[in-house]
Amino acid sequence: EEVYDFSALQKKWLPIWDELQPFSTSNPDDERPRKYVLDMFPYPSGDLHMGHAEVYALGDVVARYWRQQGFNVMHPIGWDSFGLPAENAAIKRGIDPRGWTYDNIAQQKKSMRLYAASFDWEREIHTSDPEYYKWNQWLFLELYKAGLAYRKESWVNWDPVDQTVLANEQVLADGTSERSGAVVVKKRLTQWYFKITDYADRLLDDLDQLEGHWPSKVLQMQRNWIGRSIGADVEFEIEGRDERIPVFTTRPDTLWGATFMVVAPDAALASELVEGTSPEVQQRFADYLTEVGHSSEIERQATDRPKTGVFLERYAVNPVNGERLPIWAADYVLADYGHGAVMAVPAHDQRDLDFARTFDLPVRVVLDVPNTNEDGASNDPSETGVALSGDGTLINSGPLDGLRKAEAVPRAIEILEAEGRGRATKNYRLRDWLISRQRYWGTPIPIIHGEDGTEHPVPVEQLPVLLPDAAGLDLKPKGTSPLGGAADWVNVPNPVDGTPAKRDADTMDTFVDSSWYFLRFLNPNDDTKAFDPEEAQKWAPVDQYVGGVEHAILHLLYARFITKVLHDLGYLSFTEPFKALLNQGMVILDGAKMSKSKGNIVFFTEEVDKHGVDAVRLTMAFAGPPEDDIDWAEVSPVGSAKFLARAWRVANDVTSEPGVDPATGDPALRRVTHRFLADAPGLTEAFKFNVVVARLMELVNATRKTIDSGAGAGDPAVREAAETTALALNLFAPYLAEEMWEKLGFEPSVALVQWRKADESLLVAESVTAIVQVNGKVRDRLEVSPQITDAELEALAMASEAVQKAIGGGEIVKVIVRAPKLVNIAIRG
Ligand code: ANZ
Repeated sequence: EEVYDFSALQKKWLPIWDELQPFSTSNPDDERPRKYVLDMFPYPSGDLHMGHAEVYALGDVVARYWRQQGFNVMHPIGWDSFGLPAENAAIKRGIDPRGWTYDNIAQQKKSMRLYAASFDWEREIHTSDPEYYKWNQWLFLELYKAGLAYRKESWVNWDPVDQTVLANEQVLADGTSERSGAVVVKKRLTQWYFKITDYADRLLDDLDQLEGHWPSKVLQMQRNWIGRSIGADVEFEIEGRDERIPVFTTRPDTLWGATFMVVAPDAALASELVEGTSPEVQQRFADYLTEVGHSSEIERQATDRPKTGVFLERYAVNPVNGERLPIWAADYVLADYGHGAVMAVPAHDQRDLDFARTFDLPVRVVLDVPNTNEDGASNDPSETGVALSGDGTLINSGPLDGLRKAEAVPRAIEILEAEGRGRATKNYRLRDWLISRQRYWGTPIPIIHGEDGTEHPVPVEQLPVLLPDAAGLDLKPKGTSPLGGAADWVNVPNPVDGTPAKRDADTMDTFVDSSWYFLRFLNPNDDTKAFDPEEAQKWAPVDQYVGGVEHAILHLLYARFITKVLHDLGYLSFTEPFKALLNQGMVILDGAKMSKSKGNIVFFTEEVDKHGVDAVRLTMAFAGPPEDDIDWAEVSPVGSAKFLARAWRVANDVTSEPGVDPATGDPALRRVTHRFLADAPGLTEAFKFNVVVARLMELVNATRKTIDSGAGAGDPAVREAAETTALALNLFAPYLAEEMWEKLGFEPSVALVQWRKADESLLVAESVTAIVQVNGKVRDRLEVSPQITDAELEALAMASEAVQKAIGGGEIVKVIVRAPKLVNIAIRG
């Protein structure tokens, strides 16, 4: 008997697939409807790991499934190959980041091919190839022309370990860098930005279209990140200053409760206000500003942090009641949110209350909020220290008195608008996307700076601006880009007048590369354009995107933004890049994340060597719902391999010829087969891969039972079941599926064979027993379908020999039929 030898199968089928190219999408005459299935492309940080094994197993189930359903499936792969890890590894080992990167790509590619995901390898891309990054530069220039790429000086997030700036999205909730883990500090620098804030409303509103197709958790994270607040700008006169100061508030209804004003110490406004005050105030403010520079934005927003601040000895005037409000500088107010200043309403805002209690400032309640303290204790915020943030009725508020909060908010805005002192506005948490990095291994920014400070975009015909060789450059992080050290490269003539000029030495955030890569896959070798709008029209947007939830904000938000920009520039007809998103969980070990430092890593190559590709892939699919984490200590690749061996033996036992009519086969087995054929597609589309595998195991067991029973391996139902098993295994265990298919007498590739339609008549449950009585006496029992109609059952009963005998020559006076259980015949004579 033949044994199941996974490594022999792997050796055998890889070259055959190379020859057949079953996953090619290059035939322009292909008339099948299209699907675009995209797995997030890997970063080449070493060999593949178990996380890759999971995502590419699951993404491939989807791609193979749609092919079986008659679709022409675009399923490309490439490498996200620019970025800091290459550079840091290169510095550590004194090697070239390019060499390190491409060696890793070669290694990963070898593993990926062995892993047999159904990729169209003709479309492979690497973002670090000049053929790719040229188009990042094109994209930059498109945004620049549209006024969506600009340079400005501002406070930025600075990673003191990697010595580079970070986008807001790259700073974790605890204030550390997502890359280096260093505590991120603020630094004032001139940097390049993409104006993603122009798209804030659309990025938020269009999330509604994705409802039900993206995980709701991801939608919520995007909503929170964009953070739209509806409120009002209110303008305050400042004593001794001509211009008014606007503040943003979500609670214009509380305007009569404002008792002081707070400005962010690092906002330009604070320094302006401090000018002309006493030397003591100026000194105190300067000291405070230095202190503030050491804390991160996250720390500053922490609610449990003791409040600090400096009184600026200046006053604002409340526009609605003329009250004098002392102005303070305090770091709980952020410089780049709203207008960097707030009207403080301590009775109804907790941060303001904490501040007022620290510095002994007045607290005035303007909303009568029902007291819910059970013991009847006072709910006065100046006593309890708890701000009244709930709903209530306005008091101490002139024209607003007696209104509810919901009525008072629009009324306050009306009053302000009538006086020319304010207006309704929106604010966003979202900041513009900082895209310049002071590091080597990335896309050079295609701008030339004149000596006079002018900016000149590199003409498109001159792209790509090639990254200079790393040899001879000092790549060590030092706060300015290593490219600045490449004298030959950086010094160029001013394109306008030939005077000395310099290239911009920063490189782009690698999230620029991945913001549009799904389009490059559609015409990866076209050196005349970034992507082909016609191909995009045919294939995009992506029907199913598969990848990790760690990209819930950054990558997905940037890709959505760039898609909208390209739409607005007339290149794309759609505005969302990814119609549906599947986030797989993590592969963990003994309940813990795998990491080098913990030494609890399960290695991809070891698992594949030990159990075979098919068993590892099947294990990933069988482990549970794809969104859940897979604890590798709790799954059984050995069990998967055993199941595969069992399936293989079934195919091996089949003795009937291909094409034999299954109708004469074992009906019980046929019912199991056709139930499976009927249910597997819906289950797959609902991502219940584990249930499909469980059902497949049931089918293989049922097949074995029939083989071992009297019917034997020659029963045509056994062949039908084995063929179905091979078709289903194509989704999970492509090597074995192909081998079974061949063993069953067919040509490869099973991956191109269509899923079969279930025979409806076999989908009924097993039969039920109907009783036939003649004058109350049971005369026969019939095995019938539970779906049988009264008429059919009556006909069957009348056809029964036993019943006919019992009726004899009698006259039938009445027949009562209760399908599917009972027929009662009354006779006379
Ligand atoms: C007065 C007020 C009264 C406020 C009240 C709240 C409650 P979100 O929802 O996050 O948009 N604020 C405005 N600009 C700020 C800044 N640069 N730094 C820190 N806080 C700032 O929050 C908007 C509220 O946060 C605004 O409404 C303002 O305080 C404060 F009972 O104004 B509010």
